[in-house]
Amino acid sequence: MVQAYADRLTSVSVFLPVMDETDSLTKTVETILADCGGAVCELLVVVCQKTTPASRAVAAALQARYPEQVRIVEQRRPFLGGATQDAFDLATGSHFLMMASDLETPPDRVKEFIAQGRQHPQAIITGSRWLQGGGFEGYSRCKYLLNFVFQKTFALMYWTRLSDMTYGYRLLPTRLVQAIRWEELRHPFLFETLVKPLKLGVAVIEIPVTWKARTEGGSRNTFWRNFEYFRVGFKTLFYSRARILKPSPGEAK
Ligand SMILES: Nc1nc2c(ncn2[C@@H]2O[C@H](COP(=O)(O)OP(=O)(O)OP(=O)(O)O)[C@@H](O)[C@H]2O)c(=O)[nH]1
Ligand SMILES: [Mg+2]
Repeated sequence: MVQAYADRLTSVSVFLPVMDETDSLTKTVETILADCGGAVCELLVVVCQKTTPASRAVAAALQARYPEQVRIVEQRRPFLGGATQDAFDLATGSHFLMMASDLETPPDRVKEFIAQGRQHPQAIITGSRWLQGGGFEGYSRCKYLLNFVFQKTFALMYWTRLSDMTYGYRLLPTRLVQAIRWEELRHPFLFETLVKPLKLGVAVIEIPVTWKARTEGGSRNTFWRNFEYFRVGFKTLFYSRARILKPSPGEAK
């Protein structure tokens, strides 16, 4: 039987990693709070040593404007995966929304993730760029092709109908993300957060979303690092439940 990690969606912790975003970050926070402020208990704005002074200033201004919701977190683990794992440890909402602050995860769709999460609190709600109604705007041709082949290969290997397993726009039960033993620190973490729950039998529901290339700042992912995603997909395929989950309290390490 699949364990339920949430009975109800009562509040959402939103993860917003920041490196060089300013206006995009402001727009993201404003949109989320205007559309679904009542459902969001906290916006975890995660910054690191490389976050620009301009971005830090914008984050501080947002915290002054919305002191109840915006929380600035100095990340301890490195890179994007590390920033997400730090936020997992701190989240207090029943659900955790992974997204970005560069507008490549359009914030005006947050309300739909939350509405779906209310209907299916035990499931993961994930954005898909490949479903009808979703898409890519300004994605390089080469990455588009690679992405297509990747999605088809791993859907077959994991025997799933999912069309997009790597888009880092998804809502997950907080107790689920806190129960899993995470390994990746860089961008392939976005894939790990889907395949590990999938191996545990957690239901995953896709909603179509259009990814649009950012106009402010730059990506932190290098092209060649995209091949690292294959390693994550292959090895997790052979993981047991015990290998995926953290030892429960009282269990010997
Ligand atoms: N705090 C923090 N934020 C990060 C880090 N790396 C990336 N980010 C932020 O996380 C979000 C996603 O990172 P991007 O580098 O744009 O990655 P991406 O869009 O998933 O990757 P591509 O499709 O390859 O461009 C952005 O808002 C970044 O500013 C990090 O090490 N620490
Ligand atoms: Mg991006």
